[in-house]
Amino acid sequence: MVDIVPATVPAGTVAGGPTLPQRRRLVTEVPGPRSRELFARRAAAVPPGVGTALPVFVERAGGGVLVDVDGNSLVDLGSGIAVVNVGNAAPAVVSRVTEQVQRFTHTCFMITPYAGYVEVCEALNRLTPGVHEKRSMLLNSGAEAVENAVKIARAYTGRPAVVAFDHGYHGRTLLTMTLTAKSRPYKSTFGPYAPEVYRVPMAYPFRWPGGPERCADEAYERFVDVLTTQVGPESVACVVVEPIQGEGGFVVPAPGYLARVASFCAEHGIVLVADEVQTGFGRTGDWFASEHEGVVPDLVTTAKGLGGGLPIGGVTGRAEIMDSVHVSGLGGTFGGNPVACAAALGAIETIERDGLVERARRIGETVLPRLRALADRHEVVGDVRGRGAMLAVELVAGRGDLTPNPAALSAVVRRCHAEGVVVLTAGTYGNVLRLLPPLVIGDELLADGLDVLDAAFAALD
Ligand code: PLZ
Repeated sequence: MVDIVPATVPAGTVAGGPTLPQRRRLVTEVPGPRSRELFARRAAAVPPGVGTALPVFVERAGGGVLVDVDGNSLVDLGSGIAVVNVGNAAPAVVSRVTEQVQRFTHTCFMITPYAGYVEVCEALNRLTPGVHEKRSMLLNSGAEAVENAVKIARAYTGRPAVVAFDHGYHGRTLLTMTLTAKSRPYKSTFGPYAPEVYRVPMAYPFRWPGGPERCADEAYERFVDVLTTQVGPESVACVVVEPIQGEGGFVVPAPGYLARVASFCAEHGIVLVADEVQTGFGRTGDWFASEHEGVVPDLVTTAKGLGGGLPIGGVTGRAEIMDSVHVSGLGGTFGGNPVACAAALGAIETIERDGLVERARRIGETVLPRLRALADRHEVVGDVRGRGAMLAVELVAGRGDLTPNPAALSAVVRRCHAEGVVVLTAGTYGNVLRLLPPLVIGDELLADGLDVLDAAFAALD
C-alpha cells in the first residue's frame, strides 16, 4: 500500500541524493496539481516533438526515488534511461562537480587542456574490454560518440559503408538516426537519410522465425550473406552494434552470435564498434556488456552512465585506429567539458568503491525470478530477458501468439505511473516494458516497485 503521510523533506530544502527518504509516498494524485500547472506552461513553451513519458516535474532525486513538485516520492526504475547508475546527485559526483565548478567551468580542451579530460580517458582505457593499448576522446552525448566512432572507422579503413542492425538505436542526429532502425518516432518525416548505411537482421531469439535454437546460426548466415552479396566486406568501414539492444527492446543477441560477427570483422579488416551507451558502466552486471559475450570491440562508444547525470560521451579504441585520424580532425567546443569530466570521475569512483557492477548482477538475480513468475501468471508476458539491472518483459497477445500487445503495455505502465513507480517502455513494436533501476536502489524499495508492477499486471485480467 502507498504510505500517505506528509512530506518529511522540509519545504525549501534543495538537497537530493541518497539521504532522501527511500520510500514511495503519494500525497496527491499523479501527476499532481503543481506538475499539471507546469505541464501547461511546458505545452506553451516547448514543442510536442520533444515527448514526455510521465508528466511529473521533478524537484529533487537520489538513491532510488524521484521527488516531484507536489511532494510525491516516486520509485525510479528508469534512471533517466540508464544514466544515473550511481543514483541521482551521488555524493562523489556532487562534490567533484562542486569543486570543479568553483575552480573553472570551461576552457575548451582543444584550446587549453586540463587534467580531468585526460583522467577520464585513462579510466575509459583501463575499464573498457581488452588489454591492448587504447586511446579515448570525449564528446557531449551518445549520438555524438557514435558519429565520431564512424568518422574514425572511415578514416582508418578508407572505406565508406557502415552496417547496423534491425531494432538498433544509435541516436537522433542525421547519421545516428540513419543507423537507428525504427521509423516512428525517430526517422519518419526527417529524411533523406545519410548514405552508405546497410542493415542486417539482429539475432533476436524470441522473434527469430526459425526459433531461438537456430537463431545464432541463421542470423549469422544472413549477416554474412548481406555483407558479401550486397555491400562487399572490402567496402565496410565498421559494423555498429549494441551488445544488448536498448531502445529496440532489450534484445539480448543469441549466445555466440556477436563473437562470430566479431571474428568476421577481424578477418575482413572491418572495425567493430560496440555501442555501449546504454549497456555500459555496470548496468548489465559487467562493466561493459561486450564482456559477457567474450567480445573485444575495436571501438566502444559510451555516454549515459559515464557522467553520473552530466552530459558526456566517449569513444575508446585501439590506439592504431584512434591515432589514424589527422591532427585536429576530431573535437568540438564542449566535448569533455571540465564539469562533466569531474562528474564522470565521481561516477566511476562510486561504481568501483561501492561494488555497483556486482550490485547490478544481484539486482538481476532478484528481479528476474519475479518477472518469470509474472510470465507464469499472465499470458500476455511472452518473454522475459535482460542481464543485470537491464531487464525487460515483452508483451504479446497470448500464449504462443507473438502478436505485439502495446495496449496491454500502456495499461500496465499507466497503472505503475499512477501508483508512483516510474517504468519505461521500449521495443520496435512498442510492447516491451523495461526496468533500469539505479544500481544503488535498496532492496525494499525495489521490491515495493515490483509489487506495484505485479498489481498492474493483475489488473489486466
Ligand atoms: N546509443 C545504445 O541507447 C540513447 C534515447 C532517448 P544520446 N538512448 C536513449 C531518446 O528517445 O532520445 C542512445 C542509446 C544507444 C546511442 C544513444 C544516443 O545517446 O546521448 O541520447 O545522444
